[in-house]
Amino acid sequence: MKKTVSILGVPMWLGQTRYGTNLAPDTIRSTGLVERLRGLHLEVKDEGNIPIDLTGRCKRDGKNIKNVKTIAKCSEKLAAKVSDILEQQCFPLILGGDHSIAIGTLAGAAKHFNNLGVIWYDAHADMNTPETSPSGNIHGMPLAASMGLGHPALTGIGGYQGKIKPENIVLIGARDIDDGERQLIAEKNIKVYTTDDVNKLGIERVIRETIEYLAQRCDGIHLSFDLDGIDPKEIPGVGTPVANGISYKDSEKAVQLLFATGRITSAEFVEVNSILDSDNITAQLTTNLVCDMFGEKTKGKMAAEPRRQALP
Ligand code: HAR
Ligand code: MN
Ligand code: MN
Ligand code: MN
Repeated sequence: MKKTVSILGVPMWLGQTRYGTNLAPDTIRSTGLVERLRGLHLEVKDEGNIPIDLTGRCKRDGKNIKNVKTIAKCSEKLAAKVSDILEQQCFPLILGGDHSIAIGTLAGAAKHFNNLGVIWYDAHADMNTPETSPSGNIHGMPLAASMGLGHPALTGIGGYQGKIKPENIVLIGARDIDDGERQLIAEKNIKVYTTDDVNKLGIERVIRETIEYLAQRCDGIHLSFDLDGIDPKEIPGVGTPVANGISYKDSEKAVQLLFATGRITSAEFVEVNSILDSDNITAQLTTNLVCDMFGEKTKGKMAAEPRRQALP
């Protein structure tokens, strides 16, 4: 059966403080994403954008957390939509928005699996809680919230807690980790590959190990791709750039190899900021990356029907 790719935009920017990530779903579309995916003989359904209610916006809703009500509301809508897409046997391709949207994506996806694995491709660990966050920005909290840690309005999205188990998480590209996050990673023994690890081992080996590690338990894998995982010299349009990122070339290889395993069951691409971008280069590269993931440069056929292939 040929899987339909369902594209869903989440124009959220309140998980951080810089306007512009809300524009990304449409700027990414404007670079020809849908047409190129259809060119790979994929069935593509554009589900439009999740409406974000900005009327309740406030800077701090409580102790060291910003805009939690607006984000919780959006997360509920997103979770329901992602769940519907999976119910229809389609592949959810989510376009952010800042990384706070992963709370909703994971809430919607995780209930369809016994053990959903998560690959968190990111310069950051996004494992803060209001107690540990240096900023109060929810885009630094989604992975903690998905593990059941943090503000109850976020941990309870979708009506259940603890969507993701720590042993089902792999961080790739992490290089700006806060103290509280470091503690949590050590305590829960979470698997991390830094950029230095990628450069030392090679991206092929990192991806092979990641899949082998997750495949022991996971019956689905979500790829949460934060564009700031890539080096800011190549990806200018992100709000929190961190030097010494993974190269675009390795990142392209990573998504190709991951998808070719046939084990990726949903994906999101987040943190593109169209105001900070220069000439839409980051939006354009995001589209290229998504198309590469679906096999544009490898084999068109693989895109239509991902087969479980041996990794190099
Ligand atoms: N760790 C910092 C914080 O919690 C910065 C988080 C930045 N997050 C993102 N998403 N850009 O990865 O505020
Ligand atoms: Mn992130
Ligand atoms: Mn990040
Ligand atoms: Mn920091």
